[in-house]
Amino acid sequence: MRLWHNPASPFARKVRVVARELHLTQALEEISVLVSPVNPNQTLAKVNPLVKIPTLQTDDGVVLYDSSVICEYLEHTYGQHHLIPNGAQRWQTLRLQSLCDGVLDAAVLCRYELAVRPEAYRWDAWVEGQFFKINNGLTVLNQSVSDFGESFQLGHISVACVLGYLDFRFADHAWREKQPALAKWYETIKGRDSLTSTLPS
Ligand SMILES: N[C@@H](CCC(=O)N[C@@H](CS)C(=O)NCC(=O)O)C(=O)O
Repeated sequence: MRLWHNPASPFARKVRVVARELHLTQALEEISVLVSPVNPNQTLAKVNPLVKIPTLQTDDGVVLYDSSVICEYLEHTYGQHHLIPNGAQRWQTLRLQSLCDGVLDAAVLCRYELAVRPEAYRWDAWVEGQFFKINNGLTVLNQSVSDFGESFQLGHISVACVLGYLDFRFADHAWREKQPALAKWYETIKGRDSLTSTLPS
């Protein structure tokens, strides 16, 4: 399998953590590419019309996107329901992933606004609107920590990727001050090999 990614991408990190939790690193060729909404990567455009990472090509030649579909594919093909449980827990897990993906969408849009858009065109109210979503999402995550339990499945992987990305790109946001339960939980899991080996850079 081939995975187009970038070490800075939180969505690609989610897939890379899943691959490590499923012991798939030998089976996965990770191809680092640069992506930008204003300068579409022409190589990636040949396989993914949205020109986004992560993008996966399976051993059968099928190209999959986005991160949630790729994670589901890896778990379905190589996992044993540990990362996406069956039954009622499944929907909690997938909803947690969706919440985290939404927070990451807002955070990545802020990053583009602040790092890519020329300063003269920046719109503070728009950034504030995205941070409203980020902060709301973090508050719900903080309230949900008591349900996380001991396991480390796709929902928890998604939460770790959110927190890692905020520390990486928005270190001055100081989310820990308002979300102490989330901060405590993060301390207990952030040393896992799958997370330390994929820290954003
Ligand atoms: N919903 C997508 C989001 C992926 C995404 O936004 N990736 C960013 C990098 S973190 C990207 O490829 N941006 C390039 C662009 O927007 O053109 C997923 O879950 O995979």
